[in-house]
Amino acid sequence: MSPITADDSSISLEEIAERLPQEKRILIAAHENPDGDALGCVAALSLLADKLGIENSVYLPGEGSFPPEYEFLPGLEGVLRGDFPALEGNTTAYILDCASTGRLSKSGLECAGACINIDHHQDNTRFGSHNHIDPEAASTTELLYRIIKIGGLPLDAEIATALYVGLVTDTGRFQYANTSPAAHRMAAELQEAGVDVNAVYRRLYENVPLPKVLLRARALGRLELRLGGALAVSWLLSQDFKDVGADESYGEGIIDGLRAIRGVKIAALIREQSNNGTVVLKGSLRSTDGSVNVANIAHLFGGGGHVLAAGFSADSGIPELLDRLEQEVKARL
Ligand SMILES: [Mn+2]
Repeated sequence: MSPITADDSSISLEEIAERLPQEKRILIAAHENPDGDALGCVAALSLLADKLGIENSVYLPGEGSFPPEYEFLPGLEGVLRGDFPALEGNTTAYILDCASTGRLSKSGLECAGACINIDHHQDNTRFGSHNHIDPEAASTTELLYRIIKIGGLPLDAEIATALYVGLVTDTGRFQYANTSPAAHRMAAELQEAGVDVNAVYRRLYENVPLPKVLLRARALGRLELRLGGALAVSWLLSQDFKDVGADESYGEGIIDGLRAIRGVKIAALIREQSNNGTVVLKGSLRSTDGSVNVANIAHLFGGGGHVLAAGFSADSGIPELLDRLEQEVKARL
């Protein structure tokens, strides 16, 4: 399983496994609006760096709290937010699960030293000085786990748990099409390394704050089926979040309820989010069977993602945005 677009900037997992323990200082970062894989990756690598005696800090773009189901992850104390931090030449940046610099920081990426880009998004722009992109990997934590195995690097229960969170969330609890035999093997090995599978399940899926449930109810209450039921759309306004007492991050995962409806091929959820005081629209797209590649639609709006899951930002009105999405989906059905 090698990267699909190899070039001079390609770096193998073996090379990363050899390089990592020799680092003096690293900055670890992942994409904005982090999901379980992004947070699992940065937590795992930060915990690993601590074990290896590497000075490290974690940066995640944006403001606000992370989705509440991930609060239990260790290694996320003191995460840097806001603009991408200035890096000195002796600091290597490890950018994880991030398809493009646009998902990293508005101010762009300026690394004086090396920038190691490790990801599994098909549409990764290879922005690093060194790139390891493997779309076959179920999660970016799978790539980190392979680095740990190849290098014989330390793996304790905390690191294993962070890696497992990325795997279980990016595979939809081992049920999406990306759930490979390797993903199951990795899960088994992580369980042997100390992951309490049931405890993680309860933390991730049975610990939903009431405001998130109320937010989901609002999204479902506004549900519209378009294109004969092939497209499910809904939206959440800033006011909805205020009314139910939900943080913006509580909008994560709500789209999955739209995708599950019989006959739906594509689900779209639009959320209002504040960005430095101005309201922007965040669009999430899901494809049920991959017959429509939602990453291609997200690209039209300057976003990106996978065949089955993609996202973008927009600044139009919600009705106009939904109509345009409908046209784009219609053209691809
Ligand atoms: Mn991922």
